[in-house]
Amino acid sequence: MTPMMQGRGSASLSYIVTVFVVAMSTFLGVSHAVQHVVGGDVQKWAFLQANSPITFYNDWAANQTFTTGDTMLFTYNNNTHSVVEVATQADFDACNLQANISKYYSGADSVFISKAGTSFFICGTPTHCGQGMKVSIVATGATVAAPPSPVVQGPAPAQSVINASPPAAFYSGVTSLALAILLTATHAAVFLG
Ligand SMILES: [Cu+2]
Repeated sequence: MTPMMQGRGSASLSYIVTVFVVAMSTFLGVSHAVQHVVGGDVQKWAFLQANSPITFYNDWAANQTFTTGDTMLFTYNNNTHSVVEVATQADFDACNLQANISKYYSGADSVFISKAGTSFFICGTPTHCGQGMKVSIVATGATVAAPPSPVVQGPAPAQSVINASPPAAFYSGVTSLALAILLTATHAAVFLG
């Protein structure tokens, strides 16, 4: 084997590694979901600090990028606070607790974002929303299925078969990975053959 051929051999190996790494990054990127700690790690979901603007939570949200598949983690003292999701801007503006479409009160609630658009959350304790415990977020992206339920041992119930399809993003990731591998194999054949 001549030195030139050895050079080509190692070039093709690094090419294969590069393409593979890029393909894996693409694949992992597609399925990567962000968990947003509502209010940030310091404030979390609580009364606003004395020096915080009343818009604190929406200011926080404006600095986040919400994509479908992400989750919002509300962490709070559930003796004092809760989380109520309301459907409309009007109910959000009015702090209308009667308009709740979902209520959370565990103190560590993970809210899955499945659809694009605006979602509205307020504290369920009267007067807290008016004191700034309210946040609206805007998510982009394709609708994704809710995360799978906790693993159940034994045969799955028949109904779960209906909901068994992975989200479209998963297929898209698999497709780009498969294409990248095919591309790598083709180029490897050219280099090595
Ligand atoms: Cu509260």
